[in-house]
Formats: sequence, C-alpha cells, structure tokens
Amino acid sequence: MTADRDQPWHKTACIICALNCGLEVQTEGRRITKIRGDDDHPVSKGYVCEKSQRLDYYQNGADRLTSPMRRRPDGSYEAIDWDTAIREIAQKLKALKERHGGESILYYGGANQGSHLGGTYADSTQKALGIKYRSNALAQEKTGEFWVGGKMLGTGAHGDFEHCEVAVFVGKNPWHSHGFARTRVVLREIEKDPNRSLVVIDPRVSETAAMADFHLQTRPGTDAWCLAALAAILVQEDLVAKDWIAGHTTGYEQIAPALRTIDVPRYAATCGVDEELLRRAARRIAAAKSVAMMEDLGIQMNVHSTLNSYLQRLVWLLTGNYGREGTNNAFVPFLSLAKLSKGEGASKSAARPAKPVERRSPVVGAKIIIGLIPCNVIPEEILTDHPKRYRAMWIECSNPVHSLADSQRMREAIRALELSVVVDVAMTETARVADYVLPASSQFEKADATFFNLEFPRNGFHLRHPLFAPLPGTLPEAEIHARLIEALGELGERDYAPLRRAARLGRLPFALAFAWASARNPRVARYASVVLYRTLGPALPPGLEPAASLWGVAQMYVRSNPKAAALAGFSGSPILAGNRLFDAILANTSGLIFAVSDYADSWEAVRLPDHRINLYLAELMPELERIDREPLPRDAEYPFILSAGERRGETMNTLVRDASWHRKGAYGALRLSPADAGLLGCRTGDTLKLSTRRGSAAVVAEVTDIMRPGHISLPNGQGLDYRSADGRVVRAGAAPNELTDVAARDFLAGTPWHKHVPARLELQGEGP
Ligand SMILES: Nc1nc2c(c(=O)[nH]1)N[C@H]1C(S)=C(S)[C@@H](COP(=O)(O)OP(=O)(O)OC[C@H]3O[C@@H](n4cnc5c(=O)[nH]c(N)nc54)[C@H](O)[C@@H]3O)O[C@H]1N2
Ligand SMILES: Nc1nc2c(c(=O)[nH]1)N[C@H]1C(S)=C(S)[C@@H](COP(=O)(O)OP(=O)(O)OC[C@H]3O[C@@H](n4cnc5c(=O)[nH]c(N)nc54)[C@H](O)[C@@H]3O)O[C@H]1N2
Ligand code: SF4
Ligand SMILES: [Mo]
Repeated sequence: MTADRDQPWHKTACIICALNCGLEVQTEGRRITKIRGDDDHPVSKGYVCEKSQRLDYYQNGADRLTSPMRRRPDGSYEAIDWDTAIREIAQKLKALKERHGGESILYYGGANQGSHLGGTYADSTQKALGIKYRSNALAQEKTGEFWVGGKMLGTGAHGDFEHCEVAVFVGKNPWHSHGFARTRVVLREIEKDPNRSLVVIDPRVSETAAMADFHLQTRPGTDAWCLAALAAILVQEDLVAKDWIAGHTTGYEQIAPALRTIDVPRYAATCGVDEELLRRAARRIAAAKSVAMMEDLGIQMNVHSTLNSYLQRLVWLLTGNYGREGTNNAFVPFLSLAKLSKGEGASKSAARPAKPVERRSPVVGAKIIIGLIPCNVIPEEILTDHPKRYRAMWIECSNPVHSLADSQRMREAIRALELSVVVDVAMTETARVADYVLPASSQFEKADATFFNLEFPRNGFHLRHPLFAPLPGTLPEAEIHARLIEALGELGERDYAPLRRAARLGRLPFALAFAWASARNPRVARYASVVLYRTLGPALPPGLEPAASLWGVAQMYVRSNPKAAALAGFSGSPILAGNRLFDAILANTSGLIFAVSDYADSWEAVRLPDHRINLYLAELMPELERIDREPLPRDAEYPFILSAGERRGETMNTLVRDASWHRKGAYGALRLSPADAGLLGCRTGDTLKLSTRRGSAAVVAEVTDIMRPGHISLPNGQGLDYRSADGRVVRAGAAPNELTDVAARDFLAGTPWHKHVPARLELQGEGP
C-alpha cells in the first residue's frame, strides 16, 4: 500500500484490541487502502502495531451480510426485508415476555473490542422486554477479577507501566495482546533501563517473557502456588510495607498467619520455579519504589482463577503499591463496563448506586457478577426442563458458538431456544444456528466507540466518525433497537415530537426539554438512549446519529465525577458541562481527555469503609488451604496441558474471518516443545491429531523451544467457517472451543479453564 499524496487522511481507530489506537486512513470506494497511527490521539499518540494494517479484511470480508435472514425448518436461510424481520421478532419476543416473563430472555453482548455504542441502545430493548439476565465475554475472563477487585478495593485499578520501576505480568503476554497504552514502546523502555525490571510469570517463553529480568517459568496451572509463595516470602522475610499496611488497609492480621505457615520450598517445587529465583523476584518487588502489576487470561482462564486474582493483588498490596505514580491506580471511567453490562448505560437510573443484593442465575444458581451470568453455565440454563430456563437469546456483536466453551453444546443450546436473534456483520458460526440474523453496519460505517477507557491520571475517550456509508441492506444497532422498541409499541412520535423541536434549537434547550420530558413521561426516562437517538440524533452532523446516547453518558459522567471533569476543562453547572463535553467529543475526531485526576483520587475511589483496602477474603481461604493439601489433578489418558486460545500476531478473536490475511508461518499451528516432538516423532509442519475429552482436531505442528515440555498451545479465534467470494466455505486452523468443556470452570466466578485443557497428541501425517 503506498500513500496517495493527494488523498485526504481520515481519522478513526483500530478495533482489533481494547486499546483502540487512533488511526489515520485513506480510502478508495469502500476499501481502506492506507493506514497509519494518529499522532494527535491523546492516548495512543501515534502508536500502532502491525495488526492495524489488516483492517480492510474486516471491512470487506466476503461473508458480510446485506439482508436480514430467517432460518427455514431445513436449516437453510432466506433473505427477508427489514420490516418483516422486525415485526416478526417483536411479535415473538412480546409473546415470550407475556407467557414466561422477561427473565426468559437472555441478552448476550456488549463486550467486544471495538463497538460499545450498540450496547447503550440494547439497554432500552432490555428494559422494554423486561430482560433480567445478561452475559457477555467478560463473564468468561474478567468476572473473577472484578469480584476480587470489588471486595479488596471497591474499584478497578490499572497498572501505570509507563512510570513503574518494576512491571509484573502474570499469565499475560502484552507484546502481542497489548493492554496498556503504547505497549511495545513501554516494554522496550523497561527492558533497556538498568534501574527498572520486568517480571513475567508464564510457562512459555512468550515474547514478553523473553524480555524479562525475572521469568518465573511455572508449570502450567500452578500459579496459585507461585503467587502464594511470593506473598509468603514477603511476609516471612519481613518485606511487607508495614506502615503503609497499617495506615491504609484492613485484614492483614487475618491473612498474615496463613502466609506465614506456607512452606516456600515446597511451593517453589510445586510450581517448578527455582526457589532462589522466586525469592529474588519477591525482594526486587519489595525494594522497588513502584510496582505495576497486571494479570490476564493465563491465570484468569485457568484452575484457581479467582484465587489467583486475589493472590496477585496481595503481592502488590503487601508491598504498598497502590495510589502513587508507577503503581496501580483507580481510573475514572466515562461509562463503566460494569454499568454497561448491568444495563445501566445512558439512563437516569445509572446515577443511583447499585443495591448490594447477591443475585444468582435462575437454573444453576451461579453467582452473577457485574450483572453477568457466567458464560459457562449458559447451556445448562437452556438445556433443561426447568420452568425458569431461558427460552430466547438476543446475541449482538459476539460469536458465542465459537468463543464460549464447548461449541457443540452451545449450538445445541441455541437450537433448543424458542427464539434466537443474532445481530452481526457476517454469517458467523453463531449466526448459522440462529432463527433470525440481522445485518449490522460495520464499525467503519457508523459512529462508534468503546468504554475501555482505563488511563490514569489523564483518561481519554474517542468517538470514531464513520468512514463509509452503511453497506446497503445493513443498519447500525441504534436503528435496529429503535425500530424494535417502536414495533413493540413502547415509543412513538408522541414521545419524540417535543424533544425533536428542542434539539433543533440547541443543546441547552434540548437539555432542559429532556429533563422536563423525562420527569413527566416515564417512557422517556426508561428508554433514554433510543429517545436521544430519535430526537437529538437528527440534529447531529449526518452519520453521527448513533452518538446521541453519548449525550446522556456525558451528562451522567459530569454529575458523578465533577472534579475529574472540571480538571479536564468541563466545569460549571452539570448541564452546561455535560453539553460542552458532548460537543467536544463530537468535534475532536482524534479523541479527547475527559478526566484528569491525581493520585490521591485513587483513595477516594476505594469504596470500602474509611477508604481502606481489604486484604482478607474469607471466601477464598478454603481454596488457599486446599492448594496446601491437594496437588493439581492429572488426567493420565490426556497427559498434555493444552492452552486453547493463545494471542499471536495473527489472531484477533473472530473479527477477521478470512484466513488469507495471514502471511507468516503456518496458520493455526499448535506449538509444542522439542522434547515432546521427539517423543511423538514429529517435526514442524507435520499434522497431529489433538484430542481432549470433548473433541479432536487435526493441527499443524510448530516445534519450538519457547514451550515447556508437557505444555502445548493453540491460537485463538481460528478454525472459522469462512465463505469466500466464490461461495466455498473454507475452514483454516482449529476452533479451540470444539475441544473445551463447560464443566471445567472456577468454583466462584464460573470462568473457564481454557488455558488448562488435558489433551492427547498423535502423529497423523508428515508435512512437506
Ligand atoms: N493479537 C491479539 N491481541 C489480542 C487479542 C487477540 O485476539 N489477538 N484479544 C484481546 C483479548 S479479548 C484479550 S482478553 C487479551 C488476552 O491477552 P493475554 O491474556 O495476554 O493472551 P493469551 O495469549 O490468551 O494468554 C497470555 C499468556 O498466558 C500464558 N499461560 C498459559 N497457561 C498459563 C499458566 O498456567 N500460567 C500462566 N501464568 N500463564 C499461562 C500463555 O503462555 C500466554 O503467554 O488479548 C487481547 N489482545
Ligand atoms: N478457548 C478459548 N476461547 C476463548 C478465548 C480463549 O483464549 N480461548 N478468549 C476469549 C475472550 S478473552 C474473548 S474476549 C472472547 C471474544 O469472543 P466474542 O466476544 O464472541 O468476540 P469476537 O470473536 O471478536 O466476535 C465479535 C463478533 O462481532 C461481529 N462484529 C464485528 N463488528 C460488528 C458490528 O459493528 N456490529 C455487530 N453487531 N457485530 C459486529 C464479528 O463479526 C464477530 O462475529 O473469546 C473468548 N474465547
Ligand atoms: S495495539 Fe491493538 S488497537 Fe492498537 S493497533 Fe495493535 S491491535 Fe490495533
Ligand atoms: Mo477478552
């Protein structure tokens, strides 16, 4: 791709991972032809990784949908028009609600990497249908972490890797997966600086581990022993930050005895890390002026998931690494993902604190965390004759048949529903089992944004303007939800008319009219996002209509965070400040800073008595005691440990479906150690049969010494059934969740053990 000097550059952002780096792109027709980092983006500041170059494979995938589809009894699909689709779906949803209540409908969506505005509109649909149960991808990775963070800190916290003296990554390979601004630049800076250190806990020599000063190369699945040993060394060698603990925390007296009795040499042997290396790492962490620490799927999708999230936090909290530069800090969210997940986006009710009632899923009784049903129990909540089972699912911007554990059961579960609706841009694995498939405009064909805003002390938000008109036949989610709510008879012209007039007069008259209308008309307050879309939307520049819900988010934000908003330049009366913030969001095509805080604010964010951090989680003590007694179980018939779903330079969940964008090495290769390859008699390029208790797949071997013997690793998001331009369906690579099991999950959060799947290998064929 060569840049055309005469062509304009358009501002947008990358939608592949949660960082959403700012981009400038050139286009030709409906294609994105040239891509570079946007230096004006306030967070990414010009940074991009190589994956951003491949976005046109998403925009112009051959299996983009251009018409609503209805499933025929024989499993084939027929195109239908939008009016028919919306009318039939509304009728069926209404009938289900009347017969079984809104609790019989499960909403799934709202947590993908690039598109969250749709979620603000789905909020109105959920209210209209009385939906009570929701889930999304966060409930198969981050809910355990959210639960622990809530109990210990009463807030989320994000590591300040840019300024830390010591960076610690546990089950996280930021070189490929990213996770904080300008990731690779920051990693290289830490690597080069002799006064800073990098600690990585990973069984693989990942790209990040290869840069580390301390690589704790654990046996797969033994992080609980490794982290407990680190915490124990801190206590036993008297390395804890005593004054800080006394001044800022509670529960030390309860957790310290448990850590004091831990047999460090035995734990080191269990996790397979040299005891002296563990001790040196603990001492380095304790001696540092600042430590930033981050966990990810390597421990979250693993045995002891929630316990690991707890022990990981103990390491940085026992050493006093919170609420200062270079440590871990509470960021000010624009709209928190927890609120969006709970259906509290863009509506007035979000201003009220949530009631602290414990909720459970209706069939299995699984703990609901941040409003989400654990993904792993969804099939069990459907495939039953329990009267409270889910009978319908609305699935948006996600591909659960491919991305959730046990694809076979997920397919079966969706087929068992009385109604399933998928909103997607492509004919995905999930769409292929749904009753109705609604084609969405792509993320470059509508205004869109995410609420993955985790920066501190200056937090940024970026509204992306559309690059293209919607592909004919597609609609943005905002329009789909508005039409559905109107078809349900919940909103109409009578609700919109006064507000439309006010919107034409300006933001202040609109704000006053909206406040007046929502006080008098309960439908306006209830369905705020759709009302905003239908009334304020038309007064926005063409193409920005779906940004209308952000007016509500901006108003709520300045009310809940007046100080951070004022420091970012949005001060004064809340209505005016909210209006100014909204207008600034529309005008700043590279994004803007909406929150400025200082480190002391991290303490305000600790929503626990006296703003004290809690170091003792009684609920996890039985687990901590159990690891002291019980070794990790082994499955003799399936001797390998498979990590199903590694992030690589050529993976992007299932956003890009066309495998031909991949250029380097074998697509979908299974990585294994030279020692294991020797025993199997296999070389790179050979085909192996990979089996688990749930399924098997043929995979291409990649023999590499980055793997520990006994540990094998399959990439994430591959094995998609891609319909190419000539109509053929091609599958490249193996779909990881044909091999995983819903029952392998955390006792508390229900998070799956995808990084710890017992597996077997057999040589099937020799490579070229
Ligand atoms: N390129 C690319 N980047 C992405 C994505 C993508 O699809 N492609 N997806 C994004 C998403 S949705 C997410 S959630 C993040 C995930 O980001 P990460 O969690 O960093 O990604 P993974 O590669 O799944 O797992 C991280 C590491 O866990 C290690 N691991 C495996 N078993 C164990 C174990 O027993 N203990 C420990 N300590 N580590 C173990 C693996 O070797 C791997 O290096 O990435 C995001 N970024
Ligand atoms: N075994 C195993 N399974 C895993 C993982 C693993 O490591 N191992 N990782 C897990 C993790 S961390 C995550 S986050 C999940 C991700 O899994 P999902 O949450 O299911 O996300 P994606 O696979 O990215 O699917 C996004 C879908 O949105 C569609 N889409 C794209 N743009 C738009 C749009 O503008 N509108 C609409 N309506 N749809 C759109 C895409 O076509 C795609 O079907 O996968 C999980 N699954
Ligand atoms: S770091 Fe993530 S958002 Fe940024 S360019 Fe790479 S894939 Fe895209
Ligand atoms: Mo994820």
